[in-house]
Amino acid sequence: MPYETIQYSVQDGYAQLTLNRPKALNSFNEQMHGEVAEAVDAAIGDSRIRALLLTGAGRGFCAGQDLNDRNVAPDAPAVDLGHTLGTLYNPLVRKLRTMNKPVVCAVNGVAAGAGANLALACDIVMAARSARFIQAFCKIGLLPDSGGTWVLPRLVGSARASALALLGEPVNAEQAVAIGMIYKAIDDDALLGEARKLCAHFATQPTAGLAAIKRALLQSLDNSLDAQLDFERDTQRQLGRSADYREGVAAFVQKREPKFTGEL
Ligand code: T3D
Repeated sequence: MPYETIQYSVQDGYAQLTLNRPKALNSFNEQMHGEVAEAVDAAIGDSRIRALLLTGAGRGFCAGQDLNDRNVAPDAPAVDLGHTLGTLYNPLVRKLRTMNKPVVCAVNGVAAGAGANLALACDIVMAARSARFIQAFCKIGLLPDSGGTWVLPRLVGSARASALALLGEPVNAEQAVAIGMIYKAIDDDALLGEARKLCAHFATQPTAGLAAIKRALLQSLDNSLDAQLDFERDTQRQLGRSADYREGVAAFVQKREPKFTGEL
């Protein structure tokens, strides 16, 4: 069945997933959660796909949870937000962080609430100069979720993380680069082209090596130096047995372009 809340396409060795509820700034309802999860699983499971591009349709990237789905009438029973995080948002964040292919996020406009932290769960975050990142949770009595309280202090330091989370003020793309929150700010009309170029590049690279880099960087956030050195040793041993490593070295020595299989 075709998707209704996202667009999903595969080209040049990568998949593009576009959040597509522009009238609600691509905020998440349950249907979109289901479709995003299915598309991400498809990208993970297809060996011809070697990178994932995540972006949004219209003027926003994603405004987090669709608040119209939260009945706040005084006599209505409270929605169990722990359940929605546990079953919908958290599995998505885990998938993006741990999938064995690079994930590029092209933040085309405002990224608020879980939308901001979903972007920050991606490996390379590029944003249009007009984009804004807003930890909007504090304005509705919630805490940053979808990994926000974990990733923010690690990216921008605890002083800035506290201010961003407690004030919920917008951070524009250039400020986000300056404080180390994202990789690059790009002119609005060039954003998608740059992101696609990057994904097409990743699709020609040694995918197992890139996956190992993702794993190592993630583990480093909790590991001691000793544990990390052991991890590097063990992982490098495996990578050193791969066809793509042989090809990379052979191409270097023979002064030609490598042809990586991307085998995982
Ligand atoms: O609930 C759970 O399961 C727990 C998980 C929670 C995760 C979360 O993400 S909680 C945080 C939810 N998100 C927000 O609090 C952000 C709410 N939105 C805003 O603060 C602003 O819309 C923005 C700062 C993102 C953008 O502002 P602006 O002025 O550029 O646009 P706007 O006019 O406010 O919004 C445009 C339209 O999008 C508007 O609809 P309309 O009036 O044109 O029909 C607005 O209602 C709609 N929209 C924006 N955000 C949401 C939304 N509709 C539903 N849910 C939204 N989150």
